Amino acid sequence: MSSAKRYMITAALPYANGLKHIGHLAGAYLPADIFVRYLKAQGKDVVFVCGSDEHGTAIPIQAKKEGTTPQAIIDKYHPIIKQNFEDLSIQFDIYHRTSSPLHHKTAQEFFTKLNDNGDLEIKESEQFYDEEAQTFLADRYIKGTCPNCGFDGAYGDQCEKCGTSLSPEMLINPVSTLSGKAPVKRLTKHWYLPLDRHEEWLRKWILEDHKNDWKTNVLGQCKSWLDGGLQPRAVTRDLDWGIRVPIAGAESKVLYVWFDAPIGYISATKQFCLDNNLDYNVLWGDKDTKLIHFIGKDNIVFHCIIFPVMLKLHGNILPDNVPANEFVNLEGDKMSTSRNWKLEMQDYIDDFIKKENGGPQMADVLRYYLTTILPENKDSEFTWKGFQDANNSELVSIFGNFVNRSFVLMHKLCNGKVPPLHAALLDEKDETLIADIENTKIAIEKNLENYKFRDALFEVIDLARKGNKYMQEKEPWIVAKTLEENPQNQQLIDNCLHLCLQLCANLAIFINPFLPNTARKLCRMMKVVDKMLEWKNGGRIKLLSVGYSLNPPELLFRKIEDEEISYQIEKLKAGLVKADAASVSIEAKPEVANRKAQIQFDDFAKIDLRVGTIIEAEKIPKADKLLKLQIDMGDEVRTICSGIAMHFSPEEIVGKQVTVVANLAPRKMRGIESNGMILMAENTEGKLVFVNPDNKVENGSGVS
Ligand code: B3M
Ligand code: ZN
Repeated sequence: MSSAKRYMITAALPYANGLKHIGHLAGAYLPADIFVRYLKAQGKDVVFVCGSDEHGTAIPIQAKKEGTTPQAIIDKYHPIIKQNFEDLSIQFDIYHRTSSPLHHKTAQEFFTKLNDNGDLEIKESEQFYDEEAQTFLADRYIKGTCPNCGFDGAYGDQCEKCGTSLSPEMLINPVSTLSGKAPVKRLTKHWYLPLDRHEEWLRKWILEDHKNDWKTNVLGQCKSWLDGGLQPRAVTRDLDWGIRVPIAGAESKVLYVWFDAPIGYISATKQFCLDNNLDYNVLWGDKDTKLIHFIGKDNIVFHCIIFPVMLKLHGNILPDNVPANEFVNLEGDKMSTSRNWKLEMQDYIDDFIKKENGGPQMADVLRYYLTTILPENKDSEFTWKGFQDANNSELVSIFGNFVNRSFVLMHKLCNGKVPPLHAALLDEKDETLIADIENTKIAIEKNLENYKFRDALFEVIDLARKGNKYMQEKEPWIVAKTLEENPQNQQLIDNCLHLCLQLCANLAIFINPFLPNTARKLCRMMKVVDKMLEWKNGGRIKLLSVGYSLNPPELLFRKIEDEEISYQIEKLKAGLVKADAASVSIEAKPEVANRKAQIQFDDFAKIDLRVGTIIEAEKIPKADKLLKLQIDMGDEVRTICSGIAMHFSPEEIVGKQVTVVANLAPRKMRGIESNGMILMAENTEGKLVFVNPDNKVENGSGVS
């Protein structure tokens, strides 16, 4: 990495539509934070921005799920996500919001400039329109059968079953999720970013200029996009949630979320500069600024192709690198919000940081383990056992143990002061250790500057390992037993502990970008100010002055017990069971006497009960108990699998109103995604009847 005057670092703006999990953390935020802390320790001029992405269909869809407004959704999740990052010591210079007026203005001006310069094209095209809801339909609002795998709940942008990217036109039998009706085609006008005009320079810039410094996973995705031929891409949408298109007559349209979100980096920088009296133009316009985007692999095309075209047209600098990461799996399975198979930042914070035996040190433990498994080149795997091992056998047994032994022995054998170094007595082992400290610094630099965070951290822990080995070989506690006979042997003890303590100081500097809380704790133990952590101080053995008295050791890391791990694994599995409850509660017939534990009103209020009408019912091959139902819920038609086939024939229940648990997490049954469950009552003979209103009500009516 060549040096630059200043750095502009961005981390993908998370959608403020729900809590974020550790896969997000490992994908973008943690590596970005490590990189920024490293640059800052070097005294570099760095601005690190992030914020909530508050537009796009993800927000109104979540609002619908939670029965509230899009504004309420972003106001709920923005502060939680922001706080989660703080609790995990991800330290942005600013965590902004794309709902802010400054961002709206910035994005509109950006659009206007491109439009005025003739850099956009206007095209009319036919798009799906819901006549009943009187609105054009975003891709996510259209459902149908996947042309690839036949799954009948595929969305207009993607089939979540087979993962194929789709467009609404590709769906077989598309229906609007708003009205449940088949949508019609209507003519509408949109603004397009003609990516095809930029193919040539993009190809050269990415595949030639950056062929050696961008990651292969990033280059690979870019190449396949470029080879496939770039098409004009619509940057406006017919939606009512988003940033208004700033053109007379286009008031019903908003900017496409992927047009406005990356501009969020710029408006966040603007706000930061306003707050700190700086010039944002330098950060986004001066060629001596290095712009680096940290993202997950699903965002590559937006940051490597679309946004660079926008930046170039607008007169900004282009990214120097886009070190995208792959995904983190959890305990052998893909992380999934709908299946509840995930570890949210909030969960970790509640269970480990906010607990009595937790605190900020436990943020460092997660940062440590995640860094060792960063999916830098391929998907990786988080396991609770791996987390426990990383803590117990690396942080506790290697790093913490070395620091602790050094301090304890210094207090015992050197009066609690940094002992002198007797240069004439240095032997080969001492010299090797001194060289190891120097070389480790260089190795960390090289790795970090090439975005190899795992390897960089490995160097730090390996240095601590070498420290332990050195101390084991020197055995100052054995030498101490010879002092009565040979008092001059104190000099050997001095040398050993002098070097061990200097190594502790170096470890504080080297671990600081990764585990900032640990580095600060080490500074307190050494009674030095945080300024010692400046990178330039590393690699030398002159950090602690001779005769300086140090504090007693504090425990850096605590052991993580088996029970804590089994609790987490059980919790994970229980979450999955909850998501699966759709069929279980019907198949397991509860006895009248079998009362459940008391719950609070809030628990009950979480359940979204709604009335719907069964409009289709069919048997599922090879599943004796299950019927596949299509239920008209007023604003959508849902597929629900229900274990009632032994009690009803499909024909007799079509047209019946039923009560549906509408916010139950989806669950796959015999390959079919079931979205909710219907309530049934069971008499003492085991006969089932529907629980429904005694008079017909509109589909979608709430039950409370
Ligand atoms: N919000 C997608 C995501 O969270 C999107 C990133 C925007 S970065 C400008 O993965
Ligand atoms: Zn599919």
